[in-house]
Amino acid sequence: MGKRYLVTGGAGFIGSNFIRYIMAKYPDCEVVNLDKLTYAGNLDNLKDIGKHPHYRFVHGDIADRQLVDQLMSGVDYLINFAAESHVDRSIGRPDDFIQTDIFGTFVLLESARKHSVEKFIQISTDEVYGSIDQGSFKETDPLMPSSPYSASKAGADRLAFSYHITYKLPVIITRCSNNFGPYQYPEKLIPLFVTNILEDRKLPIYGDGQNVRDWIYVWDHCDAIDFILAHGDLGEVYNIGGGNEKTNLEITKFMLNKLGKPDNLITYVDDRLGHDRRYSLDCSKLKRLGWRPSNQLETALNETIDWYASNRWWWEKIKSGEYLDYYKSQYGSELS
Ligand code: NAD
Ligand code: TDX
Repeated sequence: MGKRYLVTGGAGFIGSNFIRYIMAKYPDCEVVNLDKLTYAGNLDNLKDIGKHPHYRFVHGDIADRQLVDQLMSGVDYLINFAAESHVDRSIGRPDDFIQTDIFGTFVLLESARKHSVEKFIQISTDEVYGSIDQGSFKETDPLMPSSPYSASKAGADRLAFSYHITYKLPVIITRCSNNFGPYQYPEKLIPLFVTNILEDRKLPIYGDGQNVRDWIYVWDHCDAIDFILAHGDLGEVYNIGGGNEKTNLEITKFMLNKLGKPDNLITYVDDRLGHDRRYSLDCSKLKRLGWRPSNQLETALNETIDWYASNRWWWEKIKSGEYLDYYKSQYGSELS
């Protein structure tokens, strides 16, 4: 019998890729996916393994203490991906970010404390450090989050750490840079722009387009989490980066070029409030442990663009707003 995973937020972008990753790598593992199915949760992301005998989907909220307590029993590894994840939404309406990202994480930590969970991985983010003009953040640098999203993630990150120090809960915290790949909700830069380019729609670049992000292919992120589960030390924080720092304009022009569309699709719009200029991670701690990404940015980005181009079934209904009716007809029985 393999390990039993409780994956929260497993119907989202990274969580669904992670479930696919571990189920392919460990055929005898068991996976329970607890997901509230917010606008970002999508059972289409796991269509291929939805009926697998080792996989179970539970529709629910990580802030539901009773449900979480029921599911925690017998769990070896808890991986907490569940979160409100989009910076722009947190600027407009932070409420759900505080509720899910902080309070929801608290409920999971409390429940894990009552059960003998072997490892609790808190998926944090590089955004907790805030912006850096030069150099790169180390795990020991202070947290200076600048959006309600990153502040809520920083709260969860430090709360998880405190449960290790205070209660000896076997917590490990990961802080990853910007992910890209299949099944990313088309509100984030890469899937929004690829799908807009495919539809000949404008590409709204915030500010001057010179903000820098470090990009990592989602499969490498999943691989790093799996590696950290096996080799990471309890109570530690690990930065996970792709080593691919690019301006938003560079990424946009790469996508336009690949799809053979003109630069005049670009339109400069008002900057995001509190927009972090640059993210950069020093990943030497994880490198010393023996992990580094294996996918190259250009190759993985080309494959990702191809995936969106040939999987219109996945994103067209999301963007057109026909998503909810489709969803009820497909998954109604799993939504009770
Ligand atoms: P996502 O928005 O695609 O998915 C989030 C998932 O969580 C959705 O399926 C949603 O339904 C679920 N969810 C939300 N609230 C919930 C609740 N209260 N209870 C149960 N489920 C709930 O996000 P993502 O991009 O896959 O990010 C996953 C995690 O990784 C997040 O914690 C995010 O902060 C972190 N992260 C993301 C990136 C990135 O580039 N996308 C980088 C670093 C860290
Ligand atoms: O329309 C857009 N125009 C634009 O210029 C969008 C959606 C984004 N941008 C810019 C803002 C950022 O500088 O592109 C960059 C990337 O934006 P997002 O895709 O919204 O990602 P970001 O804000 O960097 O945060 C992401 O990485 C860290 C994830 O959304 C977070 O969940 C993760 O923690």
